[in-house]
Amino acid sequence: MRARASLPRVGGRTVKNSLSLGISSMGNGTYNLNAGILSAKNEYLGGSSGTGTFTQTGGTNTVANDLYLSHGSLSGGSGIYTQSGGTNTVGNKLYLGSFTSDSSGSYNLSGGSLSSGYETIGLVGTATFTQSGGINAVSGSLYVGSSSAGGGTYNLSFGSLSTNYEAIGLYSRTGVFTQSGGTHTVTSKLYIGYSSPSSSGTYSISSGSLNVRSFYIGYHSRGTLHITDPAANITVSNLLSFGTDSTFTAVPGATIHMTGSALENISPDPDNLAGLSNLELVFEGGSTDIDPFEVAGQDLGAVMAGFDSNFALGTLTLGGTDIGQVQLIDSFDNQTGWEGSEALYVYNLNLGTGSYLDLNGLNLYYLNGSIDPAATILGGQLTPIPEPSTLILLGAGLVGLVGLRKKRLAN
Ligand SMILES: [Ca+2]
Ligand SMILES: [Ca+2]
Repeated sequence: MRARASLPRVGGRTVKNSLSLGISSMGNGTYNLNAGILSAKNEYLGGSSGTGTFTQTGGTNTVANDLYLSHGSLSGGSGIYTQSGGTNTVGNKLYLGSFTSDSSGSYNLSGGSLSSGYETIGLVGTATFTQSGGINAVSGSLYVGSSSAGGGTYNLSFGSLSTNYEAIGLYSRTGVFTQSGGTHTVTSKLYIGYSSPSSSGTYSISSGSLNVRSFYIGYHSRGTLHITDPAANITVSNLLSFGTDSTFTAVPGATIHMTGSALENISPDPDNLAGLSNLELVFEGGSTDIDPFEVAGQDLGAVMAGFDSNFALGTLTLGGTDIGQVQLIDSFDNQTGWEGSEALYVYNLNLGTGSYLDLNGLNLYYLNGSIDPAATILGGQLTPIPEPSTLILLGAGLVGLVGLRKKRLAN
């Protein structure tokens, strides 16, 4: 059926097949749901240069199959769904900005709950999901990426988003995710950039929580992670991977919690991962877990030059909410023009109670150390680097950390 007039709903309404709003250049369609139940097989908002607008402040919208913003195959449409309350249940897929380059879709969620099997934020049209509250629960996958100029965009500032599997920028499309608050949980894999070299994914986080099992920054594609404020709370529980074409920036104080997570690094370019020098990695996976840590720097010995453009890490901490256990590995040649060994340089090394660090025959050089006397260190010896001048510390932005230095390992 078609609905071109405004249809304020209070009672229940069942649409036998599909509900279409604004699927024509002749007129726009509006639906306001405040209470009661609306159910339909599919819903199409916007198409053929028309605009479809659905506003939900309460009640229940149940779509058995797919919700399209705008219509899949009718060009030039614009679909807008604004939800501030109630429940929106999509049995299969929610599409934003699908199939034609001149289509657009936007979903504004400020309250209530949305659930779906899959969500596709952009294919070829413009697509923006703005979440400032409420719950968005995706039982399957969330894809953010469009071949349109602006790409696909997801903005999370409050509320919660949960998915099983997620890709930001995939299949030659561009995706941008900006998190300034709220809670974002990915129970399986999160890819920033996926599948092809011309894909581009960017994730910027300034606040809120990001909890991921396996986190890939650039997976056979361009992927960028920006941590723009120390308030960002990031936890990775299985794998943190920096891919071949990954970029990472971070402000001082940026932290990633590794609760049983390996660190993989197959980047050949330390300048693209310059944010590592501001990052604290906290390993806290507990006593039954030993986390592999890929070393990537040229082993230049105990000299400050080891920190220059060499994958140096700001702070390595073993032990947090649980004890930390790490084994250094060198399973990938990050230094193709360098025949020597690879090593790990860290500005600050904190080995807490119960820490276990297997150097595995590789060198770990550190500037400042706080090392529990009972920490287990095997596979070699830690190597302190002689204290540099204040000038160098200034350059590294670490002046404030000097006073925190507790003691250094007697070597
Ligand atoms: Ca390596
Ligand atoms: Ca090499």
